[in-house]
Amino acid sequence: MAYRPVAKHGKKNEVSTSKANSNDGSTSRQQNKNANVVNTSNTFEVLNSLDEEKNDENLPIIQSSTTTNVATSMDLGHNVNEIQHINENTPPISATPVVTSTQPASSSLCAEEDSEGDVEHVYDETRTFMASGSGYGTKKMKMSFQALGFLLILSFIHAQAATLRYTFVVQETNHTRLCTNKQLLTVNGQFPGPTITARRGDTVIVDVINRGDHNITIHWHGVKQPRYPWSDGPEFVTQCPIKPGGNFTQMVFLSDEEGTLWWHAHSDWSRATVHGLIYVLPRLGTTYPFRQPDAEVPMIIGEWWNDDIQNVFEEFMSSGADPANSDALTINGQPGDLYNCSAAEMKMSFQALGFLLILSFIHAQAATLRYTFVVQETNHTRLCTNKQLLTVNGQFPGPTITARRGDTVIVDVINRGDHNITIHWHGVKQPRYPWSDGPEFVTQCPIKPGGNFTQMVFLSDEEGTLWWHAHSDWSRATVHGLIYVLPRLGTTYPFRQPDAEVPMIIGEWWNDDIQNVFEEFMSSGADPANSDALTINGQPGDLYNCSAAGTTRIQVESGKTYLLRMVNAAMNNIAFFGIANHSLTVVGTDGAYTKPLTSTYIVISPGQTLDILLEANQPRNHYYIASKLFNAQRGSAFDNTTTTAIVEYTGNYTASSPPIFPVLPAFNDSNASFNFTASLRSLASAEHPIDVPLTIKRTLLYTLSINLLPCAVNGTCERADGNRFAASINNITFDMPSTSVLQAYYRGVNNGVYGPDFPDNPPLKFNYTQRTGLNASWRFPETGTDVQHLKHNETVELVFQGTNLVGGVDHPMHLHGHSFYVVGAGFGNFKRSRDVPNYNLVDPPLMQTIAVPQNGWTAIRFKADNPGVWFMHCHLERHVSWGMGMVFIVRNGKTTNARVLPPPPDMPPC
Ligand SMILES: [Cu+2]
Repeated sequence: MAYRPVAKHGKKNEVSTSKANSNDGSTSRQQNKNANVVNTSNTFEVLNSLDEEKNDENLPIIQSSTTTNVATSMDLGHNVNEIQHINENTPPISATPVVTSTQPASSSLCAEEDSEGDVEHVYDETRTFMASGSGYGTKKMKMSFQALGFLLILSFIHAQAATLRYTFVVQETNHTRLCTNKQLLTVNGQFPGPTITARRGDTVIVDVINRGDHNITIHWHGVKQPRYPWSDGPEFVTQCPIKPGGNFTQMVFLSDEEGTLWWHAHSDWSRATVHGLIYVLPRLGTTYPFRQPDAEVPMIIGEWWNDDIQNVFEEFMSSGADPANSDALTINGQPGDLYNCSAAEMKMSFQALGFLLILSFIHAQAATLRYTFVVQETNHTRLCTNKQLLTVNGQFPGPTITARRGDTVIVDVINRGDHNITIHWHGVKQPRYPWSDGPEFVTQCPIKPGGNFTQMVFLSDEEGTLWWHAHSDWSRATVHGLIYVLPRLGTTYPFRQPDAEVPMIIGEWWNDDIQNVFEEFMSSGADPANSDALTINGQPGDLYNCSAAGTTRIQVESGKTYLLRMVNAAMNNIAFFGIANHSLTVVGTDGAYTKPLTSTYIVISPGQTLDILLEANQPRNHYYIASKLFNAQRGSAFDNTTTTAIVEYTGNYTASSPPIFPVLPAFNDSNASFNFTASLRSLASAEHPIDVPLTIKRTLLYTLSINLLPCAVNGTCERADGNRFAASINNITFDMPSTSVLQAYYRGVNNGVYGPDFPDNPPLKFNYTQRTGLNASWRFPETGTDVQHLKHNETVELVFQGTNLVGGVDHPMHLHGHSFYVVGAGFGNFKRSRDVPNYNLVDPPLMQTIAVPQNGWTAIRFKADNPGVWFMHCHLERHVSWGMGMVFIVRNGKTTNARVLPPPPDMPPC
């Protein structure tokens, strides 16, 4: 075996035929047909040398060729153009420093200016599809498509135990010790950094995102990383550092380690502040070889310099002398009271760990994954307007959560923004655990700036696409992302395995700060300002000013099938959507499969999700994806613009310019909207049966109305009549309490937080869909915080009846904690004797958000089998802000496993 140590920045090697000998980068992508090229990087030389000698199962890199070819694009030692070949040597795909590993040229591997261009090229050349465009966010999106498949392969190979996932946002944050306030490089703002908790044999995926000013690498100290040095971390030994703005998904493969390990930066002296513990617990079913301790306590000895550690390091290196002494030693980041200014310390909570483990155990059907959501303001530019957006981990749209049916996802939500925030896991039923559901003042008080909350996302029978979003004020405009719920291991989709999965998020962009938009809307009493653009995956598309370069582009390969995972995250309108010359086949909605429904256009409500198959079966060309809003409310203003993305077939051809445009229904085509939604059907197969309640215990009829209420006495209503808009369900405008309904209910101390009297039927009866001549006094509803109690396992039929009181409009109604079957819908007033016999009880779609048509009604059925406190509301943001919401309390059942679980210790205080 030839082990040839080379200088830190790599020197040429006689075997390499590629870029190694050319530092100008001009030959970086030339062909290299020699499968066993030894490259010249000090890093990869070792690996390839091992490869040459052994070429067997003990390769230090993961073999993926036997399972799938998803990861074939990164053949080590191969040129990227040779992607069709399956090679057993598969370094990771997903991040900047790794991409450089595909380039067997050492001297430019870690170059400042080279890697980003290479990222773009490598991905464009080696994947069958990906979105592209310019700017930071687009690159991020590209990575996410391919990383998923790769991670699943790795997890599969190593699948002994659970897979957990963490996000490490490396960033400068302010900390004060010894009366000195300074910026520290930290992970997730914590000093010391977060603790990783896993079990022996688990796999931990860590998405390392570098938002600091320095290069960084992370080492998992004591983790052997069997056959996978790629994630080990020492800079210039196993990887080039992650540059500022870059990211790298690292795999932490635990094997026989058990006990305490740690992680730390392995570049310069960053580890002074960038470090944390790894708890490796015994496998499930095994115990410590000593008596079970009552609690576990971190104990980290560290050092503190008042000076910036990078200064300390650079002065030390340039001086040639000893480094400056630290100014304090620390225990868990604190000097202790023998130092100046150090007596008042933060006490740590040791209870959270035990609590999470208990919960995971209760719900332990499948894997437990962990994510970190750092809610923070970050700069983004659209329509030539640069502004601060509230985001999760700096991303707009936010990160995708990927899990399998039945998994448990733990999300550490850390609020580093300026506003209160809550996060809702839309469509996740959270069995017996409303504590993590998220609607502010219904199940929790918001997470204040500087606060954090560890939320459990308990997946049960959901499968398909769901999403998460903020559920406080109007923050969800920018704080949202997808949840992919894959089939369980060993099961498959009820349709042909798609070649790739593509996020498809319809959103809205305001040039103004969304908090301003919200506050002006609320104080005016009038309609909100229209958005300035609609977006697809955060990009308006080239029909808007300044937006051509950022347009989302989906590259497809002729003959392949793509699964679009779609959500309408827009705030105030249902959307039409289509792709030129391509029909779309809906195969799922709201986390449940449907019979395939093929259509030339799609209708999707705010809050709703759709799984859509796109077959690349048209002549090679460029085709527009387009979406615009549906609005049949006469005389109402709305954002009547069109957002676009582009489907681009791979290959050599001359593309139409501009791309071919799809035909979408007219903006006010109510029939197009109604007919599409009414065509959805459950799969209702042996593998995916339905369970629609046939015998009903509770029959409810709820009217949905737009109303008026008098302006506050000293209010600033803009409307000339002295009234403001309101909205109601059964003539009650929901009055948001200032403390959480769930806490009041669980503790049995109501204190007037809510009333028990939500009516089963409309208190005000009239010809609901009469268009004119309605009594003007009917427009004024009551206000209240009334709840509807349901018995455990009670079967419920609920008919939503739209009214035309102030103005008729579709209402996409969303129920938390349950899915429901949509058994009927129609125009006009619901008439029991006529409409019930026409219900679909054979294959009604299972949904969580359903658009109740303007001038019409919709009937749903569900079983109240999830004890807790569950919000139900219109998902048009302006309507829920006007009060179109109410609360169900599903009472506990008789057995202990039919009762609400206890709250976590870190519920945000009111
Ligand atoms: Cu509504």
